[in-house]
Amino acid sequence: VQDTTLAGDVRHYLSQAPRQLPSRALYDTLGSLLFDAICELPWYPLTRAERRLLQMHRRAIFESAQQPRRLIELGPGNGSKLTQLLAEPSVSHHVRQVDLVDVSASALREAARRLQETFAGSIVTHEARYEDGLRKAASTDRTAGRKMVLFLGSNIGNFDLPGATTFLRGVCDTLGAGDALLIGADLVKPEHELQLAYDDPLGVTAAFNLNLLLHLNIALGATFDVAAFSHKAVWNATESRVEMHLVSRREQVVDIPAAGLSITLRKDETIWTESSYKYTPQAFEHLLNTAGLTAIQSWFDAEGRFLLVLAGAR
Ligand code: AVJ
Repeated sequence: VQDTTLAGDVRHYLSQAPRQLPSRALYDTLGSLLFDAICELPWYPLTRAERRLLQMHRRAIFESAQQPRRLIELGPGNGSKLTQLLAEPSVSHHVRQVDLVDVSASALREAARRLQETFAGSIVTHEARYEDGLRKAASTDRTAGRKMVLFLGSNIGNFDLPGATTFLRGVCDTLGAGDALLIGADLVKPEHELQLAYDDPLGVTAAFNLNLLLHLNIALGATFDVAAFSHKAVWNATESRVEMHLVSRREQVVDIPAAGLSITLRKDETIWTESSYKYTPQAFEHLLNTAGLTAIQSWFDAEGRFLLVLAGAR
């Protein structure tokens, strides 16, 4: 059994060749704020594209989902997407309970705070990984009626294909007859656009990536010299993913006491911190089908940059 604490995770991923770190560790308090800042960058169109789609189609989405009583969002971040959905009266009128599942306590606080301003139903937060939180949220279902699980922002892009399939199978298992999954996926686009989206001229994405090391220094007593690393983003066309790496600018030794680890990094050695898989509509539909899901309806933005799919269990 794998140790699922941050220390266990770090130990496991850093010992791989090439070295890696878990992308969920990007989201401590500062990391969550930096991600919010990324969403406002002109070079990161993903969030705006999805926001527009939700704005335009929220009524249709809700109707296609047959007016669920219950919404469970995995990785709500600051809660702006759910708030936007619930700002539609025909939606908020039906929904009785909202469950938020996130690894970031600060993101959960902010999402709950935001939702409270407009939503009168009950709000339950789960500081947990997607799988654990969803299991808990789905098992404490006391309200009658349908549920809709939301997995937005192309969060699915962090999983490789086998991982995404397994994960979505798990989600599918929690869907009863009439329940639905609303999922957002970022689509393949020209390389220079992807490059700018993950290595922006303001350096916000670089800060977001480097902050992972700061997080480990604070949480695990690690001795990363943050200034001795640089941010690198590359489009891997073969795998259809953008990869973020941290490059060691010199040879250095790093201790991570809480993980019982001491490593030597060579000059130019990289630590792979995140993958953001980009889909074609066909590939995404195929993924859903492999996971036992079937698309009920799909929405594309005008520029063909982003895809929202409402799916049910087959
Ligand atoms: C929140 C995982 C969808 O992969 O685009 C943004 C995170 N990483 N910039 C993404 C992220 C670098 C984001 N997701």
